[in-house]
Amino acid sequence: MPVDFKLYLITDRKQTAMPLPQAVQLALEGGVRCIQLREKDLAIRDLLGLSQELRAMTREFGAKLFINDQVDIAVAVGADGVHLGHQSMPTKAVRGVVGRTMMIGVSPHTLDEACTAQEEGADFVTFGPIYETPSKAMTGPPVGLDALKDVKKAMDIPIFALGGIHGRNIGHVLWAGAYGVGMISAIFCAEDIQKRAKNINEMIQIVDRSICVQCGRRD
Ligand code: TZP
Repeated sequence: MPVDFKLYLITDRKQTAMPLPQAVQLALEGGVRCIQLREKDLAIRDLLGLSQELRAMTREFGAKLFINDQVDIAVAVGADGVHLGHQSMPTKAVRGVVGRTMMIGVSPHTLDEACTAQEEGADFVTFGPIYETPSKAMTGPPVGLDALKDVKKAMDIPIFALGGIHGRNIGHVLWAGAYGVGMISAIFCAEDIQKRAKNINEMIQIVDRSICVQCGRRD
């Protein structure tokens, strides 16, 4: 399935100054076309309710919805995809459940894990944290641009760089080989979420265009 988005917005309701659905609505109005619902500490019924709400909103905007980890919820709400971490079900097992009807994103921690995800049928990976980030103190130190370049060399599927990505370093990660970017705080902590989402989308387009012109790269 084609990965037709370059900005992967990941939720964290604890970082939004307003209820999450309201923040997501503003991001969608600002042009975000893919949301990953990642609220790991929500009780299953609350997560289902929130997933249904975000499914309806994303549909209205023609945007994709991914559910983190919970394959059952992703199936129940008709999500476009599921996002797997290193403690989730393995990619191969999830592919067996969802077939080709759903996309699978994976967050590998190492190059080996990234290659396994690709072999087992992942559509894309997210890789990071590239930079220091307040959002994920538990993931250890940033891996940096060189690690991103190494993953890029070894993989054919798209890579989304994440962790500490904001307007000023988007160019660095895209030039290092990322297909797109994953973000939480740069958008959800913005005073004007809609405007920030629009600016970030524009920056991605500008950098992408210059990469195409200068390198002849086509994703
Ligand atoms: N995985 C690696 S870093 C990260 C995740 C989910 C958090 C990214 O958040 P932010 O605020 O965009 O740095």
